[in-house]
This record gives sequence, C-alpha cells and structure tokens, in this order.
Amino acid sequence: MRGKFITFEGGEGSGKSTHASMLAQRLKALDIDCVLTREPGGSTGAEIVRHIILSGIAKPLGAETETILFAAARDDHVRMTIEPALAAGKWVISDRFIDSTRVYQGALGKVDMKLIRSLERVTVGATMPDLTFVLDVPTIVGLARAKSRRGSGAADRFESESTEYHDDLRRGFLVLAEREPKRIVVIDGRAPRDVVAEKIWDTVESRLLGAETAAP
Ligand code: Z5A
Repeated sequence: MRGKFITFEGGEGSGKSTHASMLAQRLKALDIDCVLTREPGGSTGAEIVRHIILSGIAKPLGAETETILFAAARDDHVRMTIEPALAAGKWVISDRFIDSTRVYQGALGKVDMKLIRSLERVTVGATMPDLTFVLDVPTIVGLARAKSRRGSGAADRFESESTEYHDDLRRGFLVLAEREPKRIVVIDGRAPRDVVAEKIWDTVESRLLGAETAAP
C-alpha cells in the first residue's frame, strides 16, 4: 500500500521542525516506516539549491527567479526522495512544501499564481500531501523562538524581514487553510510542546490511521 504524505507549514519558529520530528518518532514507535525530510532540500540536488536560496545571493534576481529555484529544488526532492518512499509504502513527513511557495512567493512576493500553479503541476503532479499542518503562532513568539535557537548565528534571508512581513505570512497560511479545510489543519502552536504534539497526533489518528484501519 502507498504511504501517507504529511507536511508542516507556518512561519519562522512556529515549531515545524520540532513537531515533524516528534511525529516521525511516534510513527516509528508504531513500526510505521517513515521518512523525515524538509524543503528547500531533502535530496542531494535540492540541498545545493537550498544553500543558494537561503544565503540570499539569488534575491537580487527577483521573486520569480527565486520561485523557479524553489521549484527546481522541489522537483529533485519529489523525484529522488518523496515519490520513491511513498511508492515503497513509507510515510513521508516534510518540513515545508508547496504551501510555503504559495505564501512566501505568491501572497507576499507577488509572483503570479498562474506561474506557481504551473510549476506545481510539473514538480508535484499527483504527489499532493494527504494532510498539512499549519502551526500558527504570533510573529513575536515565532521570531523569539527562532532567535533563541539560532543563538549568536546570523539571521537568514527570510528571518531578516520586517515584523509586518511575518504578520502577512501568518495571515497567508490561515487563508490557505480556509480554502482547503480537507487537507489543511491549523494548530495553535503557542501551547506547550506536548500539548501541540497531542493535537497533531489526534488529527493523524483520526484522518489517516483511522482511515487505514477502517479500509476493507
Ligand atoms: N521558503 C520559501 O520561501 N518558499 C518555499 O517554497 C519554501 C521555503 C519551501 C526555509 O528556512 C526558508 O525558506 C523559510 C521559508 C522559505 N523561511 N525562513 N526563514 P528554514 O528551513 O531554515 O527555516 P524555517 O522553515 O522557517 O523553520 P525554523 O525557523 O527552523 O522554525 P520551525 O521549524 O518552525 O521551528 P522549530 O525549529 O521547531 O522551533 C524553533 C524553536 O522553538 C526551537 O528551539 C524549539 O525547541 C522551540 N519550540 C518549538 N515548539 C515549541 C513550543 N510549543 N513551545 C516552546 N518552544 C517551542
């Protein structure tokens, strides 16, 4: 049987990496083979593109070029990591995926949604997530968490944007969730880690594990 595909989305410091990893551990404890991955990145070629994007050297080339770079990374990630794992019956958990492009490059970067959807069709095709979590935290909370985790290291290309930018990001993800309630579930990420993890687990159980055991 084909595996399930779960993605985590949200702004900086919302807890995506933390909860993607906690969910992977919980699935592994149930003997469910699972691949934990991330975007941009998650495959050899995509990790090279990640380095180019997050260093900020592509920013002067404009939002459309950045969008195409994200798409190039995603194409490699889907073909080399996600699709083979799902086909082998493994579950895939990705820290960010298409909704990040829709919000960062689309809603905020003002890149034409027609270009974004066309790139999605080419890179993702039918490999759409079965379930997406948007971890929602106020900007001030997310940036404080990201800063405390980074320590004295330099802020990356996106972390250095203004508070208004991060507020718009938050709204952008909530708008997507309103549009696709069957796929996207919003989780309040302000709660303590274990509380957030439990809400995520309840959703996975009812939407994906429940569906699997109920199947004939
Ligand atoms: N990007 C894009 O523009 N277009 C695209 O298509 C894609 C991406 C795919 C990738 O950066 C950047 O690329 C991203 C968007 C853009 N923007 N930025 N920056 P990244 O991968 O380097 O970083 P990130 O995706 O933004 O994640 P993050 O900053 O690493 O945050 P996070 O994964 O959401 O949070 P975390 O690492 O799990 O948690 C942060 C800290 O908070 C950490 O110390 C945790 O221990 C702590 N934490 C987590 N949960 C809690 C709770 N519940 N309570 C207290 N503390 C907590």
